[in-house]
Amino acid sequence: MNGRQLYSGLLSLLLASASVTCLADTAAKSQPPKTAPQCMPVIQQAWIRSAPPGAQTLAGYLILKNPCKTSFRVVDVESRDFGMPMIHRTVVENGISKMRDPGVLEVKPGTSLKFEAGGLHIMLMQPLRALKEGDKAGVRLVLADGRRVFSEFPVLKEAPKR
Ligand SMILES: [Cu+2]
Repeated sequence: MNGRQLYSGLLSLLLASASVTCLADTAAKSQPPKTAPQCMPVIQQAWIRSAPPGAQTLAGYLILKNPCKTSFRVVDVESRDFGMPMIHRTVVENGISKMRDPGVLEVKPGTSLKFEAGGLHIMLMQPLRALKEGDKAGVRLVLADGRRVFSEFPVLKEAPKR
C-alpha cells in the first residue's frame, strides 16, 4: 500500500475513517507469520588492539561459538566504524609472515572459531573515527545464510583475560 492508494481510497469513499481502518487491516494481514527465534552463533572475548593515534589499520579478535545444531559459515565482516573491514589469516611462508584470504570458515555445531594474533583476524582498515583505548567499535560477522552476528568490540591494549 502506498500513499497514493490511501489518498484515492479516502476520496472515493464517503466513510473516510472506515476506509482507513479497512486498509490498515489488510496491511496487518500481509505481514509474514512470526517464526520461532533462530539459534545464533555467539561472539565472545571480542577486542580490538589499540594503536597509536592516526593508525589506519587495526586488528580485531574474538571467539565465535556455535551453540546450534547446524553448521554455519562466516563469509564477510561489516563495521559501522571502519571503511574497509576484512577477514584475514596470517600465514608464514618461507619464514615470512603474510596475510591471506581466510578461505572457507565453517563452524560445526558445538565448536568455535578463534580469531587471534598470528592467525585468523579481523583487519579493520580506514577507521571512520578516532578509536582510543576504552572506546568500542561495532563489528558484525556476515554468515553465508545472510544473518549477521553483532558485537561491540572494546579497544584494549592487551587481550582480555580468559
Ligand atoms: Cu590482516
